[in-house]
This record gives sequence, structure tokens and C-alpha cells, in this order.
Amino acid sequence: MATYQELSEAIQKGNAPKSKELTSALLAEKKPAGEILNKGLLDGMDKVGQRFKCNEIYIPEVLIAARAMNQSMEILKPELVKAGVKPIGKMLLGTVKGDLHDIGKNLVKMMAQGAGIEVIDLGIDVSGDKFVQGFKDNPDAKTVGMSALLTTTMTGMKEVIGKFEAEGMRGKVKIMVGGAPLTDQYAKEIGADGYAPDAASAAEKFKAFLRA
Ligand code: B1M
Repeated sequence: MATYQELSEAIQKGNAPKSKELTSALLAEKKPAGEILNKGLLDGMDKVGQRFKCNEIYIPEVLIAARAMNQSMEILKPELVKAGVKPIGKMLLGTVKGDLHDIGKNLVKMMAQGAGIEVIDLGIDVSGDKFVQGFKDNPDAKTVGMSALLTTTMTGMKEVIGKFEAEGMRGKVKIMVGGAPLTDQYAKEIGADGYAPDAASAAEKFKAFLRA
């Protein structure tokens, strides 16, 4: 008999074939899809996030774990839909205008998905107008994440926040910023609601925003 613990461990080890096998086995044993998600896949990614934050593991291990989770999610998704299990919330994410760096942004996306959040990925080189349009297209997104890796592009974050204000939408979303040149102090200066130094902390903060 397969267990949630085994599935969580397979995710932590980034063992995609094993995690897919265990996901299928748990479904065959008629375990509820929501439990497989929460006690197996998300539990595993949560532990990966904690270990990444403490520098016990590094980016490659996180990417491998996320790949295992994504592959298991493909098996689980139809059952989650059938069972009516919904993500805990929706968020928009993008790398700001003029900036093509997306490795950190993609890690944030994986961690957020691993925390049960639906992520609308706007990609790289995202202008303020595109962020605002993204929110108009997804008015149920309660939070927005912006990533920047260049000192020359991080200044664009303030403009994006200004666009949300100008459109009268600032009060409807929590905005979080991150990326190597960013600091908590800078986030406060530009009027963001939060800053996270790494992808695991970002996912925790997004979760807290969505639950508030
Ligand atoms: Co670029 N680059 N790059 N680059 N690049 C840096 C950032 C740089 C520090 C290198 C250097 O000079 N030492 C420097 C920036 C200097 C500065 O402004 N202070 C630099 C430069 C100058 C440039 C170009 C201008 C070079 C040129 O063409 N002359 C050019 C700019 C292109 C553009 O964007 N318009 C350029 C191009 C590139 C590549 C395309 C070649 C490539 C990007 C490929 C890609 O992303 N698909 C690249 C790379 C790979 C780097 C380095 C080597 C690595 C960046 C990275 O992915 N780190 C980088 C030097 C370095 O950091 N050692 C460098 C790993 C990633 C996981 O970290 O993104 O910080 P990071 O994400 C972290 C946290 O910051 C946080 O979570 C992640 C970890 O958990 N985080 C968030 C990130 N986003 C978050 C959002 C959040 C919360 C947390 O909430 C929303």
C-alpha cells in the first residue's frame, strides 16, 4: 500500500518516476485527490522550500523536485477537477520591463504552485500596462509578484505600482517584489506590500496574502 509520506519523500528527492507511480497507486487505492495533493505533493514541496531557505539544498534540487511535482500533478489534475478541489488563490507573476532574467521568477512560480496557488505567468519584459491588463483579465487574482535582476529595471516596479493606482486597482491587490538587487527597504520605498529574498519565502508570503 502506497503512503502519503512515501510520495512526499519522492518529491523531496525529485524522483519523478517514483512520485508518478505513487500518485497513481494512491488514486487506485481510492485515496481522495485533495489529500494526495496536500499530504503528498504539497507536503513534499513545502519541505523542499524549507530546506532551500536554510541552504541545505540548492537551485538544481529545487528544480528537480518541482519537475517531479509537475509530472505528478498531470496525473492528479483531472481527479482534482472532478473532486472540485480549488487552488487556494490566483496570482500574477512577471519579470519587469526591460529585464529578460527569468530563472528566479520561474523558481518563485514553482514554489507558489507547490504551495497550491494558481500562477498566471506573464513572462519576461512585462510592462506596467501588461501587468494591469493581466489583472483586468484575471480580476480574481488577489496578488501580483514582480521580479527584477537589474538595477536599471528594478526602478520600473514603482511605475507598475503607479499604474495600478492610476487605474483605481491598487486596493484590490497585494503587490510583492523580489530579485537579487531588491531589498525590504526598497520595497517599502516604492510602496509594495512585501518583499521576499527567495522563492520559498515568496510562496509563504503569497499564501499569507491570499488567506488574509
Ligand atoms: Co544577467 N546580469 N545580464 N543574464 N545575469 C546578472 C543579474 C548580473 C548581476 C551579472 C553581473 O554583472 N555580475 C548583472 C546585473 C548587474 C546589475 O544590474 N546590478 C547582469 C547583467 C548586467 C546582464 C546584461 C545587461 C548583460 C549584457 O548584456 N551586458 C544582460 C541584460 C539582459 C536583460 O535582461 N535585458 C544580461 C543577460 C543575462 C542572460 C540572458 C545571459 C542570463 C539570463 C537567462 C535567464 O534568466 N533565462 C543572465 C544570467 C543567468 C545572469 C546571472 C549569471 C544569474 C541570474 C540568475 O538566474 N540567478 C546573474 C549573475 C549572478 O546572479 N550571479 C546576472 C539565479 C536565480 C535563482 O536568482 O534571479 O536572484 P535570482 O532569484 C532569486 C531571488 O532573487 C528571489 O528568488 C530566487 C531564489 O530563490 N527572487 C524573488 C527572484 N525574483 C523574485 C520575485 C519575488 C520574490 C523573490 O516576488 C515576486
